[in-house]
Amino acid sequence: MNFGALARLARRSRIAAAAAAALLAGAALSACSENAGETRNPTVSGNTGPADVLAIEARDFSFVPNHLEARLGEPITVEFLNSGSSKHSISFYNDAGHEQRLRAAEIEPVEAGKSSELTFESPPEAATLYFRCEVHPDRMRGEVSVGA
Ligand SMILES: [Cu+2]
Repeated sequence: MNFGALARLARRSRIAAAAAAALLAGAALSACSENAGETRNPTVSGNTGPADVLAIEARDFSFVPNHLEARLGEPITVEFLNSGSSKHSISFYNDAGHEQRLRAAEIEPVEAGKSSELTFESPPEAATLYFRCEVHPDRMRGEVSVGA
């Protein structure tokens, strides 16, 4: 349910308004308790929660953060921001040698100051994913622990 739907519900009844307020408070709480670089949402369990969102920033010339975690069995969404002055991209691989690229897990080079988003399926079992910038493949690398 999005904010607009909550607002409409809230206008319809006082009970719904209380429920909406509780939901919003919960969302605010979980947002506040999140540490920088941590992507887990401890208030969500099971398969009904939202996708994991990994916020990854590309600088000249590193990823921040470059070690992240994601839950198993959830689609992985990457919010990618290029805060450097060069073009940067991000691609995800199954192997540390960057030879087995994950299907549809790539953002093409992004201009300085621009952002892009990507969602791909998480691996079937606990695994480490490896990512790198294809423009600076030797310098810009990172890892995502899935289901660790
Ligand atoms: Cu780069």
